[in-house]
Amino acid sequence: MKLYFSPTSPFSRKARIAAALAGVDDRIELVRADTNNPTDVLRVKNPLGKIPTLEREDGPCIYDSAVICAYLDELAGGGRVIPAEREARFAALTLEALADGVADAAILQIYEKRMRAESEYSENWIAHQRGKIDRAMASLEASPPQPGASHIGAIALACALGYLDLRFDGAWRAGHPRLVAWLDSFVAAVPAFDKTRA
Ligand SMILES: N[C@@H](CCC(=O)N[C@@H](CS)C(=O)NCC(=O)O)C(=O)O
Repeated sequence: MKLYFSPTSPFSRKARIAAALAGVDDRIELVRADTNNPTDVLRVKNPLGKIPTLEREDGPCIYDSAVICAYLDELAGGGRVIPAEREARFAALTLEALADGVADAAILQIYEKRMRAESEYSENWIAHQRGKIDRAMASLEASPPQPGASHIGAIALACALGYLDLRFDGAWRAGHPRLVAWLDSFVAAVPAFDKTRA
């Protein structure tokens, strides 16, 4: 399989960590993609031109990261990163959605500055995205995941926090000590997190 990715993409990192935890990472060739290059083959593999995109051995390309992680889990026999038990599964998937929302809101703030001239920045739009992150982080700080959890929700959260470290100088750490401790527990439990650092 080929995984179209970029080292700084939190969603690509999520797929890579899920692959490692599912034990299928040795079946994946990493292919760097440039989402800004209109001639990059990525846009042929995924019309949205987004990473991660997975080219399967035996079927059509799949995206986005949630679908790729579900596919890899299934490939490994199931229950490796997506819990089999119903309540645990929906809790993990909801945490994944929340963490992905944090990463999306962070990325949109970066793109606002990357894709527009400074005179066109919308402070309202940036504040709207920041509000999503602030509310999500407050809710996560009040009720962090289990220490050392390594299901899909935990993977997504670790990748979102890693992206906030990378692009926003880890400013979140000051007001979220329980999440800092949780991320430390994830780093200790999941070596693939450090191995996928940009
Ligand atoms: N919901 C998607 C989000 C993927 C995403 O936003 N990827 C970014 C890089 S981290 C991207 O490809 N951006 C290029 C673009 O939006 O054109 C997922 O979970 O895979």
